[in-house]
Amino acid sequence: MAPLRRDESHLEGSLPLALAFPRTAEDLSALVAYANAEGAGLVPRGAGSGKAGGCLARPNDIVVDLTQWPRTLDLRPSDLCLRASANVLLHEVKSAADTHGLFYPPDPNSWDICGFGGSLATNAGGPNACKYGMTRHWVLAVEALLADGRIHTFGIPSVKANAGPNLGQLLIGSEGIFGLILGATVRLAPKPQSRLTLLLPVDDFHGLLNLPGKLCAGGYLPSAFEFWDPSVLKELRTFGPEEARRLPGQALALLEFDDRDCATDAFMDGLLDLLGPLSEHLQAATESRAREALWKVRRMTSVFLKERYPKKVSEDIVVPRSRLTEFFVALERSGIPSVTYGHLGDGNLHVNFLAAGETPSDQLEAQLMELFRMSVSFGGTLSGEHGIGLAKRSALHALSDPADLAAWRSVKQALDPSGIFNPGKVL
Ligand code: 2HG
Ligand code: ZN
Repeated sequence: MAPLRRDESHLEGSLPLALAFPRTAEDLSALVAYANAEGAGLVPRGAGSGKAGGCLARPNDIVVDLTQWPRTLDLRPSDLCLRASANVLLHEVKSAADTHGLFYPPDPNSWDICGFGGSLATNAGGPNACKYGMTRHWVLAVEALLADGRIHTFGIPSVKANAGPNLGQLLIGSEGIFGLILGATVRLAPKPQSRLTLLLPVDDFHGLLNLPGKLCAGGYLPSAFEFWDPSVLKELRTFGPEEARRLPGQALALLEFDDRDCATDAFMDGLLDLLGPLSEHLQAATESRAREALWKVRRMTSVFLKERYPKKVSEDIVVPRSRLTEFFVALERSGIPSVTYGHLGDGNLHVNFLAAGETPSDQLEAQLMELFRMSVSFGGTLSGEHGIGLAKRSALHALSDPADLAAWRSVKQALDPSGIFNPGKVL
């Protein structure tokens, strides 16, 4: 069970009491009964690719792995939706949709390795959330094990369903603290017919920061707008793989559009007008091979930094698009020792503390809290996509509105009175 002590965060959990592989509804009921009788916690675990310690256990917890649970992946094109069990991989969901000319947008950068269940439990985001929203925006119905030991389905396979409050949505992003997610029905969209990917090197990092707002104001909504600040770019260029060594610019952005006319000259001309001098070193691609080549370095940035700095701490704060310039000025002034890349299009910034392993823990905690406070003070939040788990629990408690905290705790008490579902996380 040793590998269960880690996920993709910087934290290490305890060895759990046991690892369970339920196969039937009766197995799940038995687990709930055992947890209630023995005061054990039930900790869900999928692919273990979470970034906040949400699947790490305490010594008295049982880790619940759904690998042996019946697998479902059921596409319903005429309902424009798909039902899948939590134990399928996200890339299987995405490619099942794709095979039918349909599109399931959520694309956390771990999409080729992460589990569908984990993407639901954490309300995963990713590069295209700036246009398509988070996982929750695509969920119609949720199947979950609740504290009564039974499996319930909340919602129906329709975008229109208004018969009472939506309990399914409460489970999405709850990180397993209200119940164990077993599957979901998600909405699909027609597959975009064209894509335009742009690599945008710039000489002045700050010149990039008002571009997300400017694009929106100009009527352009990119399906991705990623960036690297000068320090991350330097790391990649100096120590990264071959493709990274060739990366141009002082800072860099990667944009993608998937509008129907995005491959036309008229679209590009409008964009070039809007970009003005920023477009000087622009590279553009519409064919999938060339586009993938442009994406390659972005897809491996997190893994590269983690391999180079195994003890680094990576955050996922949010700052409203309109305040990005002000925020970066404040971040630079603060002296917080960090480098940043991520999803500029929706202001979701991966602020990385590369020296975390060598920083005394109280000093690191103080730096992290300062960062979280700054993001909140700019009208943002401390987590945009990775969730709270264990990693940001105390920060969440310190920075949330007490009314929010009280309401979350009341819901927890109502749905899980004995506290068996993923105890010690979030709340
Ligand atoms: C990404 O956008 C992921 O690459 C991981 O959310 C971010 O490791 C990170 O900092
Ligand atoms: Zn991310």
